[in-house]
Amino acid sequence: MIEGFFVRSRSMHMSYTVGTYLAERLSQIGLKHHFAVAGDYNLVLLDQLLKNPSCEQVYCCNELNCGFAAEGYARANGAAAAVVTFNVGAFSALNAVGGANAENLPVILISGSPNSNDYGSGHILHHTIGIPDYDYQLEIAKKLTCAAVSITSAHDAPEKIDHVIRTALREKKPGYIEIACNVAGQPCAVPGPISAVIGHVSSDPATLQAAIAAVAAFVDAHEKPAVLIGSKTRASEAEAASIKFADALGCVVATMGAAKSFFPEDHPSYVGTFWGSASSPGVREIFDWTDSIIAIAPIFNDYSTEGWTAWPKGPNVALLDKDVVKVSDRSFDNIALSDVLEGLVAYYAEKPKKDATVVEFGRIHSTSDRIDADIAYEVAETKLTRADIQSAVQGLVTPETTIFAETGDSWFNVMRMKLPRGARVELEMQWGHIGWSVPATFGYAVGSPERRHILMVGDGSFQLTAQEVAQMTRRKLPVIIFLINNAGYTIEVEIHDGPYNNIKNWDYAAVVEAFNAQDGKGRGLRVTTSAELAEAVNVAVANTEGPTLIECVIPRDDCTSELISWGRHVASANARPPAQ
Ligand code: DPX
Ligand code: MG
Repeated sequence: MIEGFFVRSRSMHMSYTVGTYLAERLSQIGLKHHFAVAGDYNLVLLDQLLKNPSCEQVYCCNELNCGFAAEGYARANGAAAAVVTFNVGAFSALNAVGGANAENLPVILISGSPNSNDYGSGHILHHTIGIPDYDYQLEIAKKLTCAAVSITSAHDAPEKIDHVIRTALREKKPGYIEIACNVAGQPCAVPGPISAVIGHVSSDPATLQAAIAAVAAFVDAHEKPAVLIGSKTRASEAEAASIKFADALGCVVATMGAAKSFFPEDHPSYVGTFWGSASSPGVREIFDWTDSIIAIAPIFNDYSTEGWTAWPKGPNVALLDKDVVKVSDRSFDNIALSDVLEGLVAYYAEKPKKDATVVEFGRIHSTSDRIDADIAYEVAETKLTRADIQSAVQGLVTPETTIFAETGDSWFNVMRMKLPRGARVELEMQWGHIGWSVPATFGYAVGSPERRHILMVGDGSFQLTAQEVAQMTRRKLPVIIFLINNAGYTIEVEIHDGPYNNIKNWDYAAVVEAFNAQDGKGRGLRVTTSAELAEAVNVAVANTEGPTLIECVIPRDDCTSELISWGRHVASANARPPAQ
């Protein structure tokens, strides 16, 4: 009797474990899935996570892919989680965590860790480097995340878990939680309201007003402003406010390469991509002509500035970043970008439009540009070209489409796409890890099954992470993969060629068939003419029960002109001699 009573009262008051607490928080922040690879340090934790049916466990072939799958899921869903085992698993996943940091995505890496009794015991454990010191993984994670904790006791697990998730969501950066394998199933406190974790921090009112006044004064002092949208606009939750700002101001708007699709391309002010010589037609010229640039959440690095040759900076550039504004030698922080933009919208509501750049763009921009020429896609028994692939992808783009473009000439191909409102492009331009796109597309597709998913990936990149196509097959995800087989690392060929840019050819279509084994419905097709490509696209669209990979065979040097000119500039920047 007494024992029965004790058990009942215990379950009433202590119905959470560390693992189910974590699962509850993950599902409360909107995760319907988490990604995992099993290992003995995380098995109890995985059991605990499985108890929450509203956050499904999705498996990956390896931990690098698991991290990238979560990174892709965060792109679709705002946040993500990956669960791995100690050292051997986590070290692979940390590469993707570096990527999530570079790409401003709140991915929570959760690692199983040693039994709490083994910390400080002198015991040597498997999967470790063979020293009885278990904090080195945490120390590495601290460098790569905005918050990292080690949980070796259920007592302080709730506040540690909440701290990491809250900080990651606010900063839009990855977080790290390791949980001792014997603690994951221990009883712990009941979660409090989720508002403590997801609540927004308000802009400082005085700083906000001062920043809005400073940007308004900057714009008022110029005649020909232009707006440049950067890749942190999404992480800044400022996409909607930037459209309102563009409406109010009336000047041209361009997106940086990494921000493709972060501003609607059917907007009357939109002119295309600004990326030095790789810009859309007329865009570099209008940015040369403008007297001021309002740069919204940009990342200016060697690639995005084309080897530092197209870098908007100086007194004629106002920088409106995620929570900082820098204009006319003044700096304002602790303010949300969307609040700044909304304040400027109110300021410009009754003022005449600053549309000089729109008028001038209409004069200098020729409509008979090469993008339109490329879109004329002829189905014929001619050798397949890069332009054919670009046209085939363009033909598939709907408002519900997301195109993933891997590092390589896929970047420049996708820049040429004309996107209807709603279509999205996903790129990993800051981290630039080849192979990212296969698992990231998988994760994104898990998070957004209602969309059409297209992946453009080069042969070299595909070889890093090809296994994750098997998970698309396992989950019957109808991802359409255009694998561009140009016999090597063409982007590197254009930057600096050598024998290291040649790769072993694969029968890529056969690889996908091999992943099917007895039950998969993936399709692999190899095409060498535009007619075969057209036929393969029809097969891909009809295959709704698994991925379809179309291996597109083209000559090694058949690349975009943008890649050639961009590659030359980047090569020059790399080749600068050491300063004397
Ligand atoms: C490397 C790159 O075949 O694309 O269009 O042929 O260039 P293209 P591929 O996928 O080749 C990619 C290749 C080797 N970059 O050209 S971009 C260096 C590199 C990297 N990431 C990692 N290792 C090496 N970006 C993980
Ligand atoms: Mg290639």
